[in-house]
Amino acid sequence: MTGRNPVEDVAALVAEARRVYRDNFGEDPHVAVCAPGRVNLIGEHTDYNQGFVLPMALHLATVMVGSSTLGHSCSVVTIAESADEPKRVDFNLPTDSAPLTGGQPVWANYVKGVVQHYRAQPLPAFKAVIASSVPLGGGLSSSASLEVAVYTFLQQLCPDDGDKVAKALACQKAEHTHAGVPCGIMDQFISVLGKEGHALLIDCRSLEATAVPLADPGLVILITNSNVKHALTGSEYPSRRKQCEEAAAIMGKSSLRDATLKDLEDAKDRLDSVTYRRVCHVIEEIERTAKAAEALKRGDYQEFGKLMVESHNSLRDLYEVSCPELDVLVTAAMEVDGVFGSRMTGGGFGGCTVSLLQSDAIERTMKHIKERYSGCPTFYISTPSDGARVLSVFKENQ
Ligand code: GAF
Repeated sequence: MTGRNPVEDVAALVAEARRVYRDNFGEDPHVAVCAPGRVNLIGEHTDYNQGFVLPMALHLATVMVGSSTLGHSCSVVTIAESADEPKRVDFNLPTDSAPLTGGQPVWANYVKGVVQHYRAQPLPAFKAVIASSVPLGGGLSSSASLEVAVYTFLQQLCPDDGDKVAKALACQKAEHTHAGVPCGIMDQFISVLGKEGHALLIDCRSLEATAVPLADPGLVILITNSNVKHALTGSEYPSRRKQCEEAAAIMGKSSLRDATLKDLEDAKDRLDSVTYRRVCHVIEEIERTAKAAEALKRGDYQEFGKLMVESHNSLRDLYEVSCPELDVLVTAAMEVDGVFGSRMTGGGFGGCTVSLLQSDAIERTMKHIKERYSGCPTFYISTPSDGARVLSVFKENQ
């Protein structure tokens, strides 16, 4: 059996959000924006080590509709799939003496964090409804797409200077301070700067990106959601990041981006065996990602697929962020003729795999995975989409 896909069409999400807005606030919203989730093709756990990542923006997105309002009180309703929490939150705009802080419900922390770190003033109060097709906790960046949707919405009420990288950084900061996750920059960056028909090779040190074409009709990017999420995620991500930073300090480097395998061997006696494996993954993954981008530019899908599998094996054995369900999904995909490569994607411990395959292999691949996987997978076939955008201005803002 296959898990049920939510509404994937952005126009349908907007229509539903507008209806809920009218029900809650008795009028039509003025503006609708959206920000995509992402799938990372390769380059995992490298962003906070200043390395390379190669994600693409998805057709799955978070939508926000709303209007500015008089006064200081903001009201936000969510109809996104979320934990069993209140669906509406009311809060006052932040002031210097009363900043917005995290709390309950958890989903609202992403909204409040972005309001707190928004880069222009004066921000008016607002009413809004949020809807999303990005599966929660699926490793496809539901949080970043929410943050970036909120920021894009605020830009319609109080324009900032339009600096897209600064926008991504403000959203990342919101995740650090209000969601408590010390994430890297990849997810917010691609949700802001994604480009239709392209993956982005992002250099997380310089914050420069190169668009790599990925719009071959003979090729399909298949995302398989394992629909499992292991509880470890909360503590394991920060501990991985800390291990990397401590190792870089021991090796006398400002980040692992500057470290080589020779540096690692030289420092072997000063690193415990677990940290040694973590560092080995990061150094090799950064190099693999640069190689994979070159292979994609050449249209060498065999090579790209081989690097994807190497990446998965390294995440499983060295970085230890995979899980049995993801391993089965990758193994099953790789058993099908016409599949170039497959790997876990995102933070790990559940969520999704991403596979690159010939378009004529799609049906047999999904069939085989369903037969081999004892859980209940959900499939998404995605083409690279644009980053955050304004969808409609229904009438002039007041
Ligand atoms: C999560 C984080 F948010 C990203 O910054 C990145 O580190 C990723 O895990 C692992 O590559 O999505």
